[in-house]
Amino acid sequence: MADQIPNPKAERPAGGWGSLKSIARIYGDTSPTPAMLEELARQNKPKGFMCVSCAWPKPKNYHPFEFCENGAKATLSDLTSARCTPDFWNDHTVAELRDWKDHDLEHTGRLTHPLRYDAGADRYVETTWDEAFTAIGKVLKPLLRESVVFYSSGHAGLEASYLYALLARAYGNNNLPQSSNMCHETTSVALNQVIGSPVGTIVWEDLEKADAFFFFGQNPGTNSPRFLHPLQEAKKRGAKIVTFNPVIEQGLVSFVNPQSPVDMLTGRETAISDEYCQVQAGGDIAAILGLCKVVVEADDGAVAEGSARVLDIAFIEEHTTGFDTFVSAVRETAWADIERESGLTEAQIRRAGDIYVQAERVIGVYGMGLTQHSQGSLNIQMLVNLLLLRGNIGREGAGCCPVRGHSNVQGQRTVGIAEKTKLIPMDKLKALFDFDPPTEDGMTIVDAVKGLMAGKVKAFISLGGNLVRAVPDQKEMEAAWAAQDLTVMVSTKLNRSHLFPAKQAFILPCLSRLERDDQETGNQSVTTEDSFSHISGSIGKRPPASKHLKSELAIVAGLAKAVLEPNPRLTWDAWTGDYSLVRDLIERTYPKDFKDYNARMFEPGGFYRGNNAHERIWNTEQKKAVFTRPHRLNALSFEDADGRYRLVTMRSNDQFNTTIYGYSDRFRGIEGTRDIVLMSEGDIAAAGLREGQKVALVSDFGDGKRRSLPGLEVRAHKLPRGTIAAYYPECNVLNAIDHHDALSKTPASKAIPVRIEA
Ligand SMILES: Nc1nc2c(c(=O)[nH]1)N[C@H]1C(S)=C(S)[C@@H](COP(=O)(O)OP(=O)(O)OC[C@H]3O[C@@H](n4cnc5c(=O)[nH]c(N)nc54)[C@H](O)[C@@H]3O)O[C@H]1N2
Ligand SMILES: Nc1nc2c(c(=O)[nH]1)N[C@H]1C(S)=C(S)[C@@H](COP(=O)(O)OP(=O)(O)OC[C@H]3O[C@@H](n4cnc5c(=O)[nH]c(N)nc54)[C@H](O)[C@@H]3O)O[C@H]1N2
Ligand SMILES: [Mo]
Repeated sequence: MADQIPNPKAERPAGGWGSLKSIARIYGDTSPTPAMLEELARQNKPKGFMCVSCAWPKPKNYHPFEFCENGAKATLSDLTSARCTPDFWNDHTVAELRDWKDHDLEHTGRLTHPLRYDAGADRYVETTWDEAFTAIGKVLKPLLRESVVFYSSGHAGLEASYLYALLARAYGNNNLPQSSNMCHETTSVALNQVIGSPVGTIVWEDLEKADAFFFFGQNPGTNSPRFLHPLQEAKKRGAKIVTFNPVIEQGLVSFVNPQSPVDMLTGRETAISDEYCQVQAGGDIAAILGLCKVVVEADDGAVAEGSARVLDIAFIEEHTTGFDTFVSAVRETAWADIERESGLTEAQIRRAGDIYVQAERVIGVYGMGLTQHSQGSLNIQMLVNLLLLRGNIGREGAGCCPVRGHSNVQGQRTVGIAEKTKLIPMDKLKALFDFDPPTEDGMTIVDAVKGLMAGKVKAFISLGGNLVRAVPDQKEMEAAWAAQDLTVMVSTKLNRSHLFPAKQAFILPCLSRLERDDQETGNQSVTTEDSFSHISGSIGKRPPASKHLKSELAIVAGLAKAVLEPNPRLTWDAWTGDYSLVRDLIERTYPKDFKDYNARMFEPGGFYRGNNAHERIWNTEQKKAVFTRPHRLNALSFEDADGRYRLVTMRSNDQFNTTIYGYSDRFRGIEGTRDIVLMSEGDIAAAGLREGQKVALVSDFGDGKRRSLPGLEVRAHKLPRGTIAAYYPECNVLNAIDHHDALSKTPASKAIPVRIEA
């Protein structure tokens, strides 16, 4: 594996002492209190709190410390003793703060008071909750219903999220886009189309039984590090791991378990990937087609020899449709085309394909490397094709595993945060709350951003998140955001979206899930849903960062009371006093998923709300699992051209989305800066550049708009030719809002067409 070490300065393996050092650095950075360490011991355990970082499942049989490096950073960052009080604004105007880095904004600490923007002074000033709610109500009441958007980022628990969706519908629209519109919406749409499930099909026990894992564009070492524990176990029992990723990600190369004293003391590494395929960005459709070719050829061989079939014929006949057309595409596609479009050799694809054929049970894992492309939907459907060939869905130890982002991003969709009306049991809402829910589909993120740019969106409510910084065409977005009548941001920390206040603008500071949430009937717990559709209760114990904070649920209720006409069925005060009443409502709205909700919410590992595809019940139009014939071999919407590169926007292991904890990306050997662009040595030479040189990236989207990001230092990295990489969110000025997945409108952040200007 030595040739897989991309950079001598990069730290290997993943985990290990570097992980502890990295936590310790953030710990020191947050002005720690000893209570923080006690808190880490409660993370992801029954009657503890559920991590505020990613949505990786919480195992039934948890470790003494069931958190990872990044979960610990997220916890410490919420518990920081730094405070961004109203006094902060005595020294800073909003205009001045626009020159600050994301890291420095969030580093001011937890927000402590509700704030109102004072345009005259260009500052936020302290306000009261009552004043804020009343002013917001006054703006929203007369506005056209379709001109208001209710965004959420996947932080808030199921209870607040259910009420937030109810607020939007009672107000009169389905404008409920969510962070997953930039993320796994491709999954919600494309996976649903072919297997009738908008979410992954596996559960924890499947991880323990799989013979092989195929990773496509998901980076567990950085983004879901607790995944490395079951992977390490899997390797120990002889399972194989194959990775498709243009970037060599250390967590997929080798791992030392920081939770194992023996591993730590001996430095014993577990090698992770048996085959690491450096596919070029956007090349997965061809690569997977190649894998399918290996399977079909092996099956032809078996038929000729009269040995056991390689294809799962019984499964294909009983459970699928479209097999023949798909297989004819597999047969017709030449290896030369597959090699050209994937950037891989036939030999390597054959080695990976052999692993697939030899494994009885396979899990296909994927993340943003598949979803964030112009043909992201086809990427996912190709992976499903591969799994279906050998019946690897709906069977023990096998299945499809999209790894979700925010801790409750999947759950928010489950309880009604959705812009698509067909996903919502509107009749139930009508029966429960006695109003006529709006019948028109609402806006996705792309629709909302375009609506903003066209001046059609007048007010934006954000339940968490940093949307201005997270979307494509960020510069235009900043201006459009500020041109609205109203922005309301429910936040824990200061971020760039706050710095483009509308005519009226409010920041409403909320409790973190780690903090005590005292209401009329006592300390409240909340629930979240993980990537494996398990629902777990979470209890906050820490004293709130400020006595002026409200819970997200209380803020939603406060907004609702100020905005909506009175309705005796909408008992916001009672719900705020006792969250179990909201769980009852969720159970009545979704009885199958949430049976005995209040009684089961503290089951170890969470309770399973079930998944039809897991049982081989296919809720597709055809009532079968569907093979998709690919209409193209790459996931791009542009052709290659001289000087045009495919830019991958990447995350470091020192950030959570737009929250930048620090400037250390130790797995990639990048320290002290994020202003870099990674290129292969061949590309650097061919472009006449040299390492260390400063360049600008310029959009090559072809719509005539100038988009550029100057000041990036060229770094050599082991990458496929033509694929370059730089950090998200900094690169968001380069992407175009019209560059998105064809089916789901997920922005295509993983192969942005760019040029390089020296
Ligand atoms: N520490 C930390 N954890 C996080 C987050 C964070 O920012 N920091 N964010 C959270 C969120 S919201 C999400 S959605 C998830 C995201 O987690 P991931 O899904 O892992 O997302 P990324 O890191 O954006 O990209 C994943 C991988 O795709 C690869 N890739 C890029 N283009 C291609 C391609 O064309 N093909 C293939 N096969 N691979 C490609 C990249 O090199 C990268 O390794 O993580 C969550 N967890
Ligand atoms: N180029 C490029 N763009 C991308 C991506 C990419 O890979 N490349 N990834 C996309 C993806 S996958 C996603 S999910 C989006 C992320 O987009 P968002 O979800 O909008 O952004 P976050 O950075 O997660 O939001 C951080 C802010 O949330 C607030 N916050 C934190 N915790 C809480 C809480 O508990 N409650 C509340 N109410 N607020 C809280 C804080 O104020 C913090 O500043 O970005 C997308 N954009
Ligand atoms: Mo995400």
